[in-house]
Amino acid sequence: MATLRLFVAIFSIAAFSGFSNNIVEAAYNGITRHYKFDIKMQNVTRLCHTKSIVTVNGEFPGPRIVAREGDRLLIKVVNHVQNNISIHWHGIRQLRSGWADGPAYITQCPIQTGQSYVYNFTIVGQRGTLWWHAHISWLRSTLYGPIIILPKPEIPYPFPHPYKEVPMVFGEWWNADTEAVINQALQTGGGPNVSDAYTINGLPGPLYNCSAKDTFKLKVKPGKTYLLRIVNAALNDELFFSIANHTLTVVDVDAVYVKPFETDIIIITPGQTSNVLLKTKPYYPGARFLMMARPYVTGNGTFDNSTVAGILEYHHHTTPSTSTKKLPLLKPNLPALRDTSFVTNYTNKLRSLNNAKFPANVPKNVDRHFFFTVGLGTNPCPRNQTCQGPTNKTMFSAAINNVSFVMPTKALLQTHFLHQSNGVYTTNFPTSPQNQFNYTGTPPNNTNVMNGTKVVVIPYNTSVELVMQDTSILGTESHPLHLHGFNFFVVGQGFGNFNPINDPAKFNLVDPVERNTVGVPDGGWVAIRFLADNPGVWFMHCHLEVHTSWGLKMAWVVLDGQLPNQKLPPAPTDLPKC
Ligand SMILES: *[C@@H]1O[C@H](CO)[C@@H](O)[C@H](O)[C@H]1NC(C)=O
Ligand SMILES: *[C@@H]1O[C@H](CO)[C@@H](O)[C@H](O)[C@H]1NC(C)=O
Ligand SMILES: *[C@@H]1O[C@H](CO)[C@@H](O)[C@H](O)[C@H]1NC(C)=O
Ligand SMILES: *[C@@H]1O[C@H](CO)[C@@H](O)[C@H](O)[C@H]1NC(C)=O
Ligand SMILES: *[C@@H]1O[C@H](CO)[C@@H](O)[C@H](O)[C@H]1NC(C)=O
Ligand SMILES: *[C@@H]1O[C@H](CO)[C@@H](O)[C@H](O)[C@H]1NC(C)=O
Ligand SMILES: *[C@@H]1O[C@H](CO)[C@@H](O)[C@H](O)[C@H]1NC(C)=O
Ligand SMILES: *[C@@H]1O[C@H](CO)[C@@H](O)[C@H](O)[C@H]1NC(C)=O
Ligand SMILES: *[C@@H]1O[C@H](CO)[C@@H](O)[C@H](O)[C@H]1NC(C)=O
Ligand SMILES: *[C@@H]1O[C@H](CO)[C@@H](O)[C@H](O)[C@H]1NC(C)=O
Ligand SMILES: *[C@@H]1O[C@H](CO)[C@@H](O)[C@H](O)[C@H]1NC(C)=O
Ligand SMILES: *[C@@H]1O[C@H](CO)[C@@H](O)[C@H](O)[C@H]1NC(C)=O
Ligand SMILES: [Cu+2]
Repeated sequence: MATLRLFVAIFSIAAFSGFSNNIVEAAYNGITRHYKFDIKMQNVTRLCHTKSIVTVNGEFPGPRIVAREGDRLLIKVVNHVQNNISIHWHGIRQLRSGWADGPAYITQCPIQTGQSYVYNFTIVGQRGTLWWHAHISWLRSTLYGPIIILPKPEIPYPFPHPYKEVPMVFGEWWNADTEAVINQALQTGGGPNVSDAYTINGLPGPLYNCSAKDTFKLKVKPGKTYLLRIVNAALNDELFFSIANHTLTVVDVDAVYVKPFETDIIIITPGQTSNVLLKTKPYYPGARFLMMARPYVTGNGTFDNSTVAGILEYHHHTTPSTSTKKLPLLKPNLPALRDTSFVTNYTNKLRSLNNAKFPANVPKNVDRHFFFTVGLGTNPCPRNQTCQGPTNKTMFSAAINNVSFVMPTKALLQTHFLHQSNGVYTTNFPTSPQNQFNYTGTPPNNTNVMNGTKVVVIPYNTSVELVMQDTSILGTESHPLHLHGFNFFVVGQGFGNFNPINDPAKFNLVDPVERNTVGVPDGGWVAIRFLADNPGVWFMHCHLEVHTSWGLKMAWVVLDGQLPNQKLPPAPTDLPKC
């Protein structure tokens, strides 16, 4: 009897999968998947330089997490290193599971040496590629890996089923210890030393000295479709990416399907992910093409202008003949380092799929409007010292609405939940700039910022519109802003100062792209909308790690709703303390 019922269930899934989501979703309640993350040191050699790095299970980059929409993940993180650790599951909605979000001192105290913590959350309504990374200081430079979320069983992709799926995670490598790099910068007030290489799946590739053996190779068969699951895990650099002689079809960003479009080049900011289809050609066996990534640069800071390369190689069954070996490796064309025009055109192409199965639920009415300036500023250099900021009397800082966020020593979520936030944070984060000026015009004489641990408090289910405006205080710059706990819709963007009279009329409320990280354009603004349907404390910050370190971050406190299923449950008993 049981067998028969199982048979019927499978039959109905197969019969109805193409027609009705509901029947299939009812049939799949998800399973629990267990992972163990042992945080330990590992010696790793790149560019002929060996260093001891913090890793998960000794792997660099870290292990893949593979799950289906609807599954529960139980990830036990055990800290065997001297550093404090916390892990963030970047882009996961964490519906009523904010205790598992991960940013240190925001949703949890760090996992200290010898301690462990089980991250416990369910993947709801998301499928695509996300990623996990350390969320404390600069440890994410080596602690990161992809999260692959497959659709529920029998639910097809809204694009041709790929022959193979390949995670491709871009990273950034320093020969030096990255904790020393950021600590030195915070001491001197100057910019941190730039990286020595970019990497694809941890490999810098043949364009660096002493690195040819550490090259990512993608072996493909002709005439097939590959799904590349691309993540930008670099610390401080937006990246252009292209494969010589091949066109890519973008089908998803930040684990949300988009209207597919073709492009030879993609642009991806730190924190963003994108699934792209690569259709291979009927090339001869052994044909090889370079794939390359290098930065999109804005702002006045120093940067790593190097290029990571990997190789796309068509399978050969026998050993390659000497003639094919000698064929030149073709290089892709990448935009100029400061090609903002390309970036604008690309981001304008991103649209939600917005069909019956995957609607774009854009908030049509707005309860609360917010206007945040984002950008760099300065702190005065301590007396009797010489600093290395924009002048020798200043140190670099960064702020939202002129408030540079001061990290608390207790976790905000715990103090909020236990009504013990007095002396930990204040609820007076400014909803608009206190001094208005021409944000992208002549900078003000006084570039100093204020500081504080300030949050915005909003009731459950508030419909929020937030405009983020870049500033020219220390020169305009693109800032990839990441919001925890939500996806948002990017309803508008433009250059210069946001105009609250004329610009909203041009907002796209039909099929705007839905994502968790958006680039505030260099010298421009971006408008986003989201529904605050997830109680908790949610970090929002620039995903350029150096800007976060300088204070370009804040938090939203979303209150519980009235109903039991609108409240944050109590903390797990193993939540780390501080
Ligand atoms: C890394 O290399 C150093 C120096 O050779 C050695 O002392 C240390 O034990 C190694 N660490 C690990 C985790 O292998
Ligand atoms: C994970 O969270 C769920 C929902 O809160 C709970 O029922 C379950 O017991 C938790 N599992 C573990 C291992 O903590
Ligand atoms: C940063 O670069 C400078 C100049 O090359 C060097 O002296 C310094 O040691 C570097 N800092 C770190 C932490 O590697
Ligand atoms: C690759 O593209 C270049 C430039 O468009 C073209 O000249 C060349 O013939 C192409 N090669 C192959 C093998 O497709
Ligand atoms: C990268 O920067 C170095 C040092 O500033 C410079 O010499 C080199 O020409 C630059 N390379 C590119 C491709 O811009
Ligand atoms: C961007 O689009 C505009 C208008 O379609 C076009 O004129 C411009 O050449 C494009 N720029 C790039 C870099 O593709
Ligand atoms: C600064 O230097 C002066 C002269 O060297 C000294 O008198 C003063 O105490 C110093 N101030 C601080 C705050 O260190
Ligand atoms: C600081 O900068 C000023 C102006 O550029 C210069 O005159 C002064 O010598 C510098 N001081 C130090 C200690 O480098
Ligand atoms: C802001 O400054 C820019 C650059 O100087 C100028 O082009 C623009 O007209 C100014 N905007 C306003 C609103 O004053
Ligand atoms: C800024 O400084 C310049 C030069 O010192 C001065 O002319 C100008 O009046 C100042 N502007 C403001 C708003 O204080
Ligand atoms: C915050 O600003 C105050 C007053 O300017 C200053 O004394 C303090 O050092 C600043 N704190 C941080 C963490 O920057
Ligand atoms: C680790 O975190 C605890 C709790 O916040 C703190 O007291 C301690 O100083 C931190 N240790 C290190 C090495 O940062
Ligand atoms: Cu930034």
